[in-house]
Amino acid sequence: MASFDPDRIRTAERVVVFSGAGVSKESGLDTFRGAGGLWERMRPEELATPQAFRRDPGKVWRWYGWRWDTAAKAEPNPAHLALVEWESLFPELLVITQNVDGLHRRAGTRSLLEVHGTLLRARCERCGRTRDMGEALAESREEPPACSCGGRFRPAVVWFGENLDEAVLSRAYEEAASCELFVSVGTSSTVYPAAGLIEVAHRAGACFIEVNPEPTPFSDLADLRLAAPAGEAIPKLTEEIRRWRQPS
Ligand code: BV8
Ligand code: ZN
Repeated sequence: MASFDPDRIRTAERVVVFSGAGVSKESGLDTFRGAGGLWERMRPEELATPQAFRRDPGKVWRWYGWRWDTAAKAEPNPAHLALVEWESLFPELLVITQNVDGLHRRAGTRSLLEVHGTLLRARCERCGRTRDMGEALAESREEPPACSCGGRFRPAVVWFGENLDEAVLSRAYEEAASCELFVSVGTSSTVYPAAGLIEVAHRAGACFIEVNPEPTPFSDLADLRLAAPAGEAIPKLTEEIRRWRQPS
């Protein structure tokens, strides 16, 4: 781990925050891996793949209905809320999230890329028309509702084995390759191509901060590691940033 120099935060103009399920843990939403994670109780290939939806659309639709319920009941936590302030602390701030729960947006983050889609929208698998997921669930909880084109609606998320939106992915890579500060929060950094953003930022010389109670495959690359829950570490880091960036 390189030695951390606060000057790199003081002078940073372009900043990327890369978040995962861990940032929503303190909002009561399960992570995927690790103890108590979703994948401990369910198998991703049975629920979060196009094959699973073809095989048993009702099962997949009901599961995403349950996840929509838990996300709708959840509230943004101090980590989500503190990150909103980063938009005024740094000239250029972009939050790139793997989360589909919509909590960054609900907290007020405007500069946001949801690289794995969102639970808050449903999309017709045939014509691509999208609609509000809550509305679609109100129409049908058991099976995915039909579209006027004859297709079925599915959650507007990216499933395993599906390509990410090309424009979203290339924007994410561009920003990671040109930022001066890259902060990863609450991600096991194991799902690709999203996890590749960390290497791109590091290779481009960005100061890399990792916030995660557990180590990840990229912990050794971090200039600073905060091994604490995001809901504690991000507000504290925000105070430090405010102090470091105060005009002297
Ligand atoms: C694709 C939406 C082209 C759906 C998701 C290269 C190498 C190996 C495999 C692959 C590769 N390239 C492609 C693959 C396959 C696959 C992949 O990466 N597999 C992994 C599992 C090895 N990738 C894909 O399929 C991607 N598509 O590549 O298309 C293609 C096409 C055909 C064939 C091949 C390739 C699509 C990936 C997107 C899938 N969709 N989500 C839904 O949500 O239902 S991924 C989903 O899981 C999330 O979005 C997120 O990305 C991921 C979970 O990761 P995390 O968010 O990091 O959560 P996790 O639980 O793992 O970790 C939580 C962390 O938080 C932990 O570290 C924990 O310590 C920490 N934590 C806990 N509490 C706190 C905390 N941190 C802070 N505070 C706390 N309080
Ligand atoms: Zn349609």
